[in-house]
Amino acid sequence: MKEWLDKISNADSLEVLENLRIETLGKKGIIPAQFAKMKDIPGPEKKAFAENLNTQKTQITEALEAKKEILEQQALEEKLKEEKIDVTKFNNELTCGAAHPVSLTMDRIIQYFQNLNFAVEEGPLVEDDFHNFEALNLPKYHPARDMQDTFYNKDYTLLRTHTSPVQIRTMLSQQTPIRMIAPGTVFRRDFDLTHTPMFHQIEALVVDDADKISFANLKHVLVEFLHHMFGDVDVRFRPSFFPFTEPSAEVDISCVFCKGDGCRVCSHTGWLEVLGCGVVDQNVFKAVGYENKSGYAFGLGVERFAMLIHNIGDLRSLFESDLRLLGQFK
Ligand code: 2U9
Repeated sequence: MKEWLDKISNADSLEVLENLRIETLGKKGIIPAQFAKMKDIPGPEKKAFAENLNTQKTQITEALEAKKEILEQQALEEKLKEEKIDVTKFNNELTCGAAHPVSLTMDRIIQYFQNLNFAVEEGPLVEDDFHNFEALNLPKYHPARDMQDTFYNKDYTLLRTHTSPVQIRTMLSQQTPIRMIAPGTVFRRDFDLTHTPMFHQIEALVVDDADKISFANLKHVLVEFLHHMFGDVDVRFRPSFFPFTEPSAEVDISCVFCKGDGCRVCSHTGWLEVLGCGVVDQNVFKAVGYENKSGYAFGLGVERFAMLIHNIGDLRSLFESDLRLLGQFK
Protein backbone atom coordinates (compact mmCIF):
# COMPACT_ATOMS: atom_id res chain seq x y z
CA MET A 1 0.00 0.00 0.00
CA LYS A 2 2.77 2.40 1.01
CA GLU A 3 4.46 1.59 -2.26
CA TRP A 4 1.47 2.91 -4.25
CA LEU A 5 1.10 6.02 -2.10
CA ASP A 6 4.83 6.76 -2.72
CA LYS A 7 4.42 6.26 -6.46
CA ILE A 8 1.48 8.70 -6.47
CA SER A 9 3.38 11.23 -4.43
CA ASN A 10 6.38 10.98 -6.82
CA ALA A 11 4.34 11.24 -10.04
CA ASP A 12 5.87 14.02 -12.15
CA SER A 13 3.12 14.48 -14.71
CA LEU A 14 -0.66 14.27 -15.07
CA GLU A 15 -0.14 11.44 -17.53
CA VAL A 16 1.87 9.32 -15.03
CA LEU A 17 -0.79 10.08 -12.39
CA GLU A 18 -3.61 8.95 -14.69
CA ASN A 19 -1.78 5.65 -15.31
CA LEU A 20 -1.44 5.18 -11.54
CA ARG A 21 -5.17 5.79 -11.13
CA ILE A 22 -5.92 3.12 -13.72
CA GLU A 23 -3.48 0.67 -12.05
CA THR A 24 -5.07 1.18 -8.62
CA LEU A 25 -8.74 2.16 -8.94
CA GLY A 26 -9.37 1.27 -12.61
CA LYS A 27 -11.56 -1.70 -13.59
CA LYS A 28 -8.57 -4.08 -13.64
CA GLY A 29 -6.67 -2.22 -10.90
CA ILE A 30 -5.43 -3.63 -7.61
CA ILE A 31 -8.30 -2.35 -5.46
CA PRO A 32 -11.16 -3.86 -7.54
CA ALA A 33 -9.03 -7.06 -7.68
CA GLN A 34 -8.95 -7.18 -3.85
CA PHE A 35 -12.71 -6.57 -3.69
CA ALA A 36 -13.17 -9.55 -6.05
CA LYS A 37 -11.45 -11.72 -3.42
CA MET A 38 -14.15 -10.91 -0.83
CA LYS A 39 -16.27 -13.87 -1.79
CA ASP A 40 -13.43 -16.26 -0.69
CA ILE A 41 -12.95 -14.65 2.73
CA PRO A 42 -14.52 -16.62 5.59
CA GLY A 43 -17.59 -15.03 7.15
CA PRO A 44 -16.20 -13.72 10.44
CA GLU A 45 -13.21 -12.02 8.73
CA LYS A 46 -15.27 -10.43 5.92
CA LYS A 47 -16.09 -7.26 7.79
CA ALA A 48 -12.51 -6.48 8.83
CA PHE A 49 -11.29 -7.27 5.29
CA ALA A 50 -13.85 -4.95 3.72
CA GLU A 51 -13.11 -2.15 6.18
CA ASN A 52 -9.39 -2.40 5.51
CA LEU A 53 -9.98 -2.37 1.77
CA ASN A 54 -12.26 0.68 1.95
CA THR A 55 -9.61 2.52 3.99
CA GLN A 56 -6.99 1.73 1.32
CA LYS A 57 -9.35 2.85 -1.43
CA THR A 58 -10.03 6.14 0.36
CA GLN A 59 -6.30 6.76 0.95
CA ILE A 60 -5.45 6.17 -2.71
CA THR A 61 -8.39 8.29 -3.92
CA GLU A 62 -7.40 11.20 -1.67
CA ALA A 63 -3.71 10.89 -2.62
CA LEU A 64 -4.62 10.91 -6.34
CA GLU A 65 -6.85 13.97 -5.95
CA ALA A 66 -4.31 15.91 -3.91
CA LYS A 67 -1.51 15.17 -6.38
CA LYS A 68 -3.75 16.02 -9.33
CA GLU A 69 -4.45 19.45 -7.89
CA ILE A 70 -0.71 20.10 -7.40
CA LEU A 71 0.20 18.97 -10.93
CA GLU A 72 -2.62 21.01 -12.50
CA GLN A 73 -1.51 24.10 -10.63
CA GLN A 74 2.07 23.53 -11.85
CA ALA A 75 0.85 23.10 -15.44
CA LEU A 76 -1.14 26.35 -15.19
CA GLU A 77 1.83 28.27 -13.82
CA GLU A 78 4.06 26.99 -16.62
CA LYS A 79 1.45 27.95 -19.23
CA LEU A 80 1.13 31.45 -17.76
CA LYS A 81 4.93 31.83 -17.76
CA GLU A 82 5.05 30.87 -21.44
CA GLU A 83 2.21 33.22 -22.40
CA LYS A 84 3.51 36.17 -20.44
CA ILE A 85 2.99 39.49 -22.25
CA ASP A 86 5.71 42.10 -22.06
CA VAL A 87 3.63 45.26 -21.77
CA THR A 88 6.76 47.40 -21.91
CA LYS A 89 7.46 46.36 -25.50
CA PHE A 90 6.61 49.23 -27.86
CA ASN A 91 4.39 48.52 -30.85
CA ASN A 92 5.15 50.91 -33.69
CA GLU A 93 1.98 49.81 -35.45
CA LEU A 94 -0.39 50.96 -32.73
CA THR A 95 -3.52 52.20 -34.48
CA CYS A 96 -5.72 55.06 -33.45
CA GLY A 97 -9.51 54.88 -33.10
CA ALA A 98 -11.91 57.10 -34.98
CA ALA A 99 -15.40 58.46 -34.39
CA HIS A 100 -18.17 56.44 -36.03
CA PRO A 101 -19.65 58.10 -39.16
CA VAL A 102 -23.09 58.21 -37.45
CA SER A 103 -21.54 60.04 -34.46
CA LEU A 104 -19.67 62.42 -36.78
CA THR A 105 -22.88 63.25 -38.66
CA MET A 106 -24.90 63.58 -35.45
CA ASP A 107 -22.29 65.96 -33.96
CA ARG A 108 -22.19 68.05 -37.11
CA ILE A 109 -25.97 68.49 -37.20
CA ILE A 110 -26.17 69.24 -33.45
CA GLN A 111 -23.39 71.83 -33.80
CA TYR A 112 -25.23 73.53 -36.67
CA PHE A 113 -28.44 73.95 -34.68
CA GLN A 114 -26.66 74.92 -31.47
CA ASN A 115 -25.13 77.79 -33.43
CA LEU A 116 -28.71 78.85 -34.31
CA ASN A 117 -29.51 78.90 -30.57
CA PHE A 118 -31.50 75.65 -30.51
CA ALA A 119 -31.35 73.86 -27.12
CA VAL A 120 -30.41 70.16 -27.12
CA GLU A 121 -32.95 68.10 -25.15
CA GLU A 122 -32.91 64.42 -24.20
CA GLY A 123 -35.45 61.93 -22.85
CA PRO A 124 -35.89 58.27 -21.85
CA LEU A 125 -35.57 55.42 -24.40
CA VAL A 126 -38.33 53.48 -22.61
CA GLU A 127 -41.50 55.52 -23.05
CA ASP A 128 -45.23 55.27 -22.42
CA ASP A 129 -48.18 55.38 -24.77
CA PHE A 130 -49.06 58.99 -23.96
CA HIS A 131 -45.66 60.56 -24.76
CA ASN A 132 -44.85 58.34 -27.76
CA PHE A 133 -48.29 58.27 -29.43
CA GLU A 134 -51.36 59.78 -27.79
CA ALA A 135 -49.99 63.32 -27.32
CA LEU A 136 -48.71 63.29 -30.91
CA ASN A 137 -52.18 62.94 -32.39
CA LEU A 138 -51.66 59.21 -32.97
CA PRO A 139 -54.94 57.77 -31.68
CA LYS A 140 -55.34 54.14 -30.63
CA TYR A 141 -56.41 52.82 -34.07
CA HIS A 142 -53.60 54.48 -36.02
CA PRO A 143 -51.57 52.00 -38.13
CA ALA A 144 -48.24 53.53 -36.97
CA ARG A 145 -48.99 52.01 -33.56
CA ASP A 146 -49.15 48.49 -34.99
CA MET A 147 -47.31 45.72 -33.16
CA GLN A 148 -45.25 45.43 -36.36
CA ASP A 149 -43.57 48.77 -35.83
CA THR A 150 -43.27 49.04 -32.06
CA PHE A 151 -41.32 47.06 -29.48
CA TYR A 152 -43.73 46.70 -26.54
CA ASN A 153 -42.68 45.65 -23.05
CA LYS A 154 -44.82 43.44 -20.81
CA ASP A 155 -45.69 46.37 -18.53
CA TYR A 156 -47.23 48.42 -21.38
CA THR A 157 -44.14 50.60 -21.70
CA LEU A 158 -42.44 50.64 -25.10
CA LEU A 159 -39.15 51.52 -26.79
CA ARG A 160 -39.63 54.98 -28.30
CA THR A 161 -40.25 54.79 -32.05
CA HIS A 162 -39.13 58.40 -32.61
CA THR A 163 -37.58 61.18 -30.53
CA SER A 164 -40.86 63.16 -30.58
CA PRO A 165 -41.75 62.23 -26.94
CA VAL A 166 -38.79 64.44 -25.96
CA GLN A 167 -40.59 67.44 -27.49
CA ILE A 168 -43.78 66.50 -25.62
CA ARG A 169 -41.84 66.31 -22.31
CA THR A 170 -40.15 69.64 -23.07
CA MET A 171 -43.46 71.40 -23.77
CA LEU A 172 -44.98 69.91 -20.59
CA SER A 173 -42.12 71.27 -18.48
CA GLN A 174 -41.24 74.55 -20.23
CA GLN A 175 -42.91 77.71 -21.46
CA THR A 176 -42.71 79.19 -24.94
CA PRO A 177 -40.70 80.29 -26.79
CA ILE A 178 -39.26 76.81 -27.42
CA ARG A 179 -36.45 76.27 -29.88
CA MET A 180 -35.01 72.78 -29.49
CA ILE A 181 -33.59 69.68 -31.14
CA ALA A 182 -33.93 66.12 -29.85
CA PRO A 183 -31.11 63.85 -31.07
CA GLY A 184 -31.13 60.19 -30.07
CA THR A 185 -31.63 56.48 -30.53
CA VAL A 186 -35.01 55.14 -31.63
CA PHE A 187 -36.37 51.62 -32.15
CA ARG A 188 -38.69 50.04 -34.71
CA ARG A 189 -39.58 46.44 -35.53
CA ASP A 190 -38.14 46.65 -39.01
CA PHE A 191 -35.10 44.86 -40.44
CA ASP A 192 -34.24 44.79 -44.14
CA LEU A 193 -31.89 46.39 -46.69
CA THR A 194 -32.83 49.94 -45.70
CA HIS A 195 -34.05 49.52 -42.08
CA THR A 196 -32.41 48.50 -38.81
CA PRO A 197 -34.32 47.91 -35.55
CA MET A 198 -32.23 50.62 -33.87
CA PHE A 199 -31.34 53.89 -35.59
CA HIS A 200 -30.81 57.58 -34.83
CA GLN A 201 -33.00 60.59 -35.36
CA ILE A 202 -32.69 64.29 -34.91
CA GLU A 203 -35.97 66.14 -34.60
CA ALA A 204 -36.51 69.85 -34.12
CA LEU A 205 -39.35 71.86 -32.62
CA VAL A 206 -39.91 75.61 -32.57
CA VAL A 207 -42.97 77.03 -30.77
CA ASP A 208 -44.01 80.60 -30.04
CA ASP A 209 -47.20 82.69 -29.80
CA ALA A 210 -49.81 82.06 -32.49
CA ASP A 211 -48.92 83.45 -35.94
CA LYS A 212 -45.32 84.17 -34.95
CA ILE A 213 -44.17 80.89 -36.51
CA SER A 214 -45.05 79.92 -40.08
CA PHE A 215 -44.17 77.41 -42.76
CA ALA A 216 -42.00 80.13 -44.32
CA ASN A 217 -39.72 80.15 -41.23
CA LEU A 218 -39.44 76.36 -41.46
CA LYS A 219 -38.62 76.47 -45.15
CA HIS A 220 -35.87 79.02 -44.71
CA VAL A 221 -34.19 77.14 -41.85
CA LEU A 222 -34.29 73.84 -43.74
CA VAL A 223 -32.96 75.20 -47.05
CA GLU A 224 -30.02 76.84 -45.23
CA PHE A 225 -29.39 73.66 -43.23
CA LEU A 226 -29.41 71.40 -46.30
CA HIS A 227 -27.01 73.71 -48.16
CA HIS A 228 -24.69 73.58 -45.14
CA MET A 229 -24.79 69.76 -45.10
CA PHE A 230 -24.75 68.95 -48.84
CA GLY A 231 -23.36 72.04 -50.56
CA ASP A 232 -24.95 73.54 -53.66
CA VAL A 233 -27.99 71.26 -54.05
CA ASP A 234 -31.54 72.01 -55.21
CA VAL A 235 -34.18 71.63 -52.49
CA ARG A 236 -37.87 70.84 -53.04
CA PHE A 237 -40.83 70.45 -50.68
CA ARG A 238 -43.50 67.83 -51.51
CA PRO A 239 -46.88 67.79 -49.74
CA SER A 240 -47.15 64.81 -47.37
CA PHE A 241 -48.93 63.63 -44.24
CA PHE A 242 -47.82 63.14 -40.62
CA PRO A 243 -50.29 62.84 -37.74
CA PHE A 244 -48.41 65.48 -35.69
CA THR A 245 -48.06 68.19 -38.38
CA GLU A 246 -50.53 69.97 -40.64
CA PRO A 247 -49.66 70.95 -43.29
CA SER A 248 -46.81 68.44 -43.74
CA ALA A 249 -44.08 68.05 -46.32
CA GLU A 250 -41.27 65.74 -47.31
CA VAL A 251 -38.08 67.41 -48.43
CA ASP A 252 -35.88 66.26 -51.31
CA ILE A 253 -32.46 67.41 -52.44
CA SER A 254 -31.10 66.98 -55.96
CA CYS A 255 -29.09 63.73 -56.05
CA VAL A 256 -25.60 64.30 -54.63
CA PHE A 257 -24.19 61.46 -56.77
CA CYS A 258 -25.53 62.28 -60.27
CA LYS A 259 -26.32 65.99 -59.67
CA GLY A 260 -29.92 65.35 -60.70
CA ASP A 261 -29.25 63.48 -63.97
CA GLY A 262 -30.62 60.20 -62.58
CA CYS A 263 -28.68 57.23 -61.23
CA ARG A 264 -29.14 53.97 -59.29
CA VAL A 265 -29.00 55.71 -55.87
CA CYS A 266 -31.85 58.14 -56.67
CA SER A 267 -33.81 55.46 -58.60
CA HIS A 268 -33.30 57.60 -61.73
CA THR A 269 -35.50 60.39 -60.34
CA GLY A 270 -32.68 62.89 -59.80
CA TRP A 271 -33.97 63.50 -56.23
CA LEU A 272 -33.18 62.10 -52.76
CA GLU A 273 -35.67 62.29 -49.87
CA VAL A 274 -33.84 63.57 -46.77
CA LEU A 275 -36.38 64.71 -44.18
CA GLY A 276 -39.97 65.25 -43.13
CA CYS A 277 -41.46 68.41 -41.66
CA GLY A 278 -44.55 70.48 -41.06
CA VAL A 279 -46.48 72.99 -38.99
CA VAL A 280 -47.35 71.47 -35.59
CA ASP A 281 -50.92 70.13 -35.50
CA GLN A 282 -53.15 71.99 -33.00
CA ASN A 283 -54.16 68.62 -31.48
CA VAL A 284 -50.55 68.25 -30.24
CA PHE A 285 -50.71 71.63 -28.46
CA LYS A 286 -54.08 70.62 -26.97
CA ALA A 287 -52.50 67.45 -25.51
CA VAL A 288 -49.83 69.46 -23.65
CA GLY A 289 -52.17 72.28 -22.58
CA TYR A 290 -50.74 74.98 -24.90
CA GLU A 291 -53.21 77.60 -26.15
CA ASN A 292 -52.79 80.21 -28.89
CA LYS A 293 -49.43 78.84 -30.04
CA SER A 294 -47.95 78.03 -33.42
CA GLY A 295 -44.88 76.02 -34.27
CA TYR A 296 -42.96 73.99 -36.79
CA ALA A 297 -41.18 70.65 -36.52
CA PHE A 298 -39.00 68.42 -38.62
CA GLY A 299 -37.29 65.08 -38.34
CA LEU A 300 -34.45 63.26 -40.07
CA GLY A 301 -32.68 59.90 -39.98
CA VAL A 302 -29.00 60.34 -39.08
CA GLU A 303 -27.92 57.06 -40.77
CA ARG A 304 -29.37 58.26 -44.08
CA PHE A 305 -27.49 61.57 -43.81
CA ALA A 306 -24.24 59.74 -42.93
CA MET A 307 -24.64 57.46 -45.96
CA LEU A 308 -25.23 60.36 -48.35
CA ILE A 309 -22.41 62.49 -46.94
CA HIS A 310 -19.81 59.70 -46.85
CA ASN A 311 -21.02 57.74 -49.89
CA ILE A 312 -21.79 54.58 -47.92
CA GLY A 313 -23.90 52.21 -50.03
CA ASP A 314 -25.15 49.66 -47.51
CA LEU A 315 -26.94 50.71 -44.30
CA ARG A 316 -25.89 47.50 -42.54
CA SER A 317 -22.20 48.34 -42.91
CA LEU A 318 -22.79 51.12 -40.33
CA PHE A 319 -23.50 48.44 -37.72
CA GLU A 320 -20.82 45.84 -38.49
CA SER A 321 -17.82 47.42 -36.66
CA ASP A 322 -15.58 46.57 -39.64
CA LEU A 323 -12.30 48.46 -39.14
CA ARG A 324 -11.81 48.72 -42.91
CA LEU A 325 -14.85 51.03 -42.99
CA LEU A 326 -14.37 52.76 -39.63
CA GLY A 327 -10.63 53.41 -40.26
CA GLN A 328 -11.57 55.76 -43.10
CA PHE A 329 -13.05 58.37 -40.75
CA LYS A 330 -9.94 59.50 -38.86
C1 2U9 B 1 -43.84 67.23 -32.02
C2 2U9 B 1 -44.50 67.76 -33.12
C3 2U9 B 1 -44.09 67.43 -34.38
C4 2U9 B 1 -41.44 65.70 -36.14
C5 2U9 B 1 -41.45 65.29 -37.57
C6 2U9 B 1 -41.05 64.12 -39.39
C7 2U9 B 1 -41.93 65.04 -39.90
C8 2U9 B 1 -40.45 63.04 -40.20
C9 2U9 B 1 -38.98 61.17 -40.27
C10 2U9 B 1 -37.75 61.52 -41.01
C11 2U9 B 1 -36.97 60.29 -41.28
C12 2U9 B 1 -38.57 60.14 -39.28
O1 2U9 B 1 -36.21 59.11 -39.15
S1 2U9 B 1 -37.32 59.21 -40.00
O2 2U9 B 1 -37.87 58.01 -40.50
N1 2U9 B 1 -39.57 62.28 -39.59
O3 2U9 B 1 -40.77 62.88 -41.35
N2 2U9 B 1 -40.80 64.27 -38.09
S2 2U9 B 1 -42.39 66.08 -38.70
O4 2U9 B 1 -42.65 66.31 -35.84
C13 2U9 B 1 -43.02 66.59 -34.57
C14 2U9 B 1 -42.38 66.05 -33.51
C15 2U9 B 1 -42.78 66.37 -32.21
C16 2U9 B 1 -44.26 67.56 -30.64
